[in-house]
Amino acid sequence: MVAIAAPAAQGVPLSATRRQFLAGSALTAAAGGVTAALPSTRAEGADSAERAERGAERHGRPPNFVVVLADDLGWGGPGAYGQRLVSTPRLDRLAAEGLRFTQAYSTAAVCAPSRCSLLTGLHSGHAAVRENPFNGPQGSLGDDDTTFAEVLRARGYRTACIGKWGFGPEEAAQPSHPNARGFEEFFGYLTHGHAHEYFPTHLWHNGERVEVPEGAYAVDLIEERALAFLDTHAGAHADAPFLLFLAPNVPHAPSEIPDLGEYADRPWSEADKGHAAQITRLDTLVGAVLDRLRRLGLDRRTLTLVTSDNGPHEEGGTDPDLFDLNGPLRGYKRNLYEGGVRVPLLAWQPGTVEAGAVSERPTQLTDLLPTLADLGGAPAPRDIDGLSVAGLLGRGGRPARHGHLYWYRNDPGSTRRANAEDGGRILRLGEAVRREDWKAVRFAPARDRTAPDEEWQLELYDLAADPGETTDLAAAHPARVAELTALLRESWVADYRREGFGIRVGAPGLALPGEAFDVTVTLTNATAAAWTDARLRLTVPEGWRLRPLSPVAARRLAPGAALTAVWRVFPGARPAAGSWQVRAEGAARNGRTPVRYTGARTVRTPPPAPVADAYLSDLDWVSAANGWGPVEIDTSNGRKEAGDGTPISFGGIVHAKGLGVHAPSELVYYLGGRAARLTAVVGIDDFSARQSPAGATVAEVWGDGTLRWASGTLTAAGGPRAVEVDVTGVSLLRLVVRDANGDNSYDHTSWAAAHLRVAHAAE
Ligand SMILES: [Ca+2]
Ligand SMILES: [Ca+2]
Ligand SMILES: [Ca+2]
Repeated sequence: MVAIAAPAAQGVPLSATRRQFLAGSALTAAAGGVTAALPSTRAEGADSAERAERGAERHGRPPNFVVVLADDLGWGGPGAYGQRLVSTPRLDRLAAEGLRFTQAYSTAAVCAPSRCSLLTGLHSGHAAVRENPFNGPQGSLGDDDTTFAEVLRARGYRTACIGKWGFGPEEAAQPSHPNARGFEEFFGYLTHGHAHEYFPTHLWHNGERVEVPEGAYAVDLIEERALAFLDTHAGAHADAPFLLFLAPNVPHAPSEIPDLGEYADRPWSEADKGHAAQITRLDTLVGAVLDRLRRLGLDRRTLTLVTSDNGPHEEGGTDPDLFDLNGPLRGYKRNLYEGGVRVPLLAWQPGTVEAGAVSERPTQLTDLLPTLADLGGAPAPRDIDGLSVAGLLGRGGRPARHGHLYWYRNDPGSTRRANAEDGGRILRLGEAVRREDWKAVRFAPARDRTAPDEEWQLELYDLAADPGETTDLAAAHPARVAELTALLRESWVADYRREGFGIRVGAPGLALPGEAFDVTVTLTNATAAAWTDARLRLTVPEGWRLRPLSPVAARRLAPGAALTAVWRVFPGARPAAGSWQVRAEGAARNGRTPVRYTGARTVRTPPPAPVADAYLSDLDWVSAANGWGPVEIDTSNGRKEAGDGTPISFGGIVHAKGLGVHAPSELVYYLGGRAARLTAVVGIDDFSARQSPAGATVAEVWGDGTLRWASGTLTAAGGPRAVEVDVTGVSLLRLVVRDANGDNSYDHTSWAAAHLRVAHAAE
């Protein structure tokens, strides 16, 4: 019995290349979200538990939540924040009937880091995603990134994310997919880049790529799905509280919208008319949600929050100053001045949130997770940066104030106005901190955060007297500068280690026929009260067997303690090729209250091993990861579609059955011990050499974790190498190509005529 490690762990290093890398090998395991039925409480959360119980008495259950996250809506966007030219009647009424925050902040001045912080409650010096993608892989969330959806599912909430998720890779069944991060229902864009398409050819519904009818406007589809989710709570799921995280991509660039509406005849550029119409479309979307909540009788039981991920943009030819989209604040999207990060935040729940209220509390959107947890009576992770503001939302009590707020910026994008505000420093790494009314903004000498403090340019502003950040007071307040510099230094932690929370499932990404593997499940008591009768359970696909290797129960789990159990799993001699879920459940008693968390991992089983001599290009691979784009297969004699590098020609000699890859790459095949010999020709082909003679790579053949053959440096001038490798007994064959000269720009490399001889005697 052998525990199988995913070969990808030893695979090629991922690096940014011209096209998006396939974001990790397909062998990478996926994890399911955390779910559970009932709440537990922590000592510091006792108030919230009491409040939740009082709320439960009043409403019969915890409140529902609708969180609307606009994309690039500046502080001055809504009429309620001073907007004069763009109509936002529904947002304005929301403000009049609810609570308007005047000093709410995103944690970053661009999309991806802002959204990661919003979901996880960690500021941009602690969060997993701190930058927008420069051009390669998208930022990704992992199993340690507990989102507010995972937190609420522990309380029995039904959860949906509809709209822009904004994290890659664009694949189902992986830890960065919303379904794996606590959202039971997902519809919309997975990746950051895809969300820039208002008329997409496809969107995602959970793990499925769905085609979009030609000409359909994504915001309309997003609205339709959001309303349909609400409808289920008047019907089939009327008893369960819900969370709807609604993240439309308006009013992000480009200024595309099917109907310019009331702005069609304004004397503005087409881009500005479209941008204004997008802001109003956001408003009508919010209006449609509120109307539906009312019609379903859910409005008084639902807390609705509306905010934005960063300040106003000037992209696609729009002029944010025409509309004064930053209001009296300095800067735009990408700036760490207030205009880049101070955003609208409205809260509405008739009968609970005070109508017409205004809060000046500096409130970073990291506060969302603990606030929802508090109101929902669900335990929250202790190692987050946010603080609950439930006290401002009709539940009584004054919320704690932040000691300081922190922002980080390292972004590939530059726009004219934002760069001018930054004094030409928009592409430098920047940071900001606010403590009380003092705010420091500083710029590193380049993109290097490790530069000594004295090499940074730091500005100091008094936001109470100077909210527009016009007067730099740094020279006059050296002690304040020193204090804030120390806060900047300590706020950014390169490798922020998380405490355990809920359940974690560890399993290999691949299960081989007839070979056992181990699954590790950990249940962590992240509350401040001891748990009793903790129990773990693992469920495997039908026909698979399992055996615990360690105790699966504990009489008592102290606060912070964890119960870890290991199972040995047997997938059977001939499981069908595909993706399978192993599911774990952890249950315990928190006082008299039962708690339950669930989690899952996806384990893949490979395609069948070859039974006769074959070319690799005629076999299905276990996984194919390529630094350039899709792995190209020569079909000059084969059955698959051709790529642009075929047929494979080395020095004018043409080889059929080629596989064109771009370093770094890894192709994995399941041989099941049946093959005896691999032969191939590998090198920089003539097609690639014509593009540039600069390609230089190394090719390797691995069998079950052992290097069997390496090419030495391959260049076009040096010609290809003949491969002849004994693969007797090998279960997993990996073909790897690495960069050899610190430059992978022209590293297109081809495996040609890759042929396996099968050892019939081994059958
Ligand atoms: Ca944005
Ligand atoms: Ca302004
Ligand atoms: Ca190279």
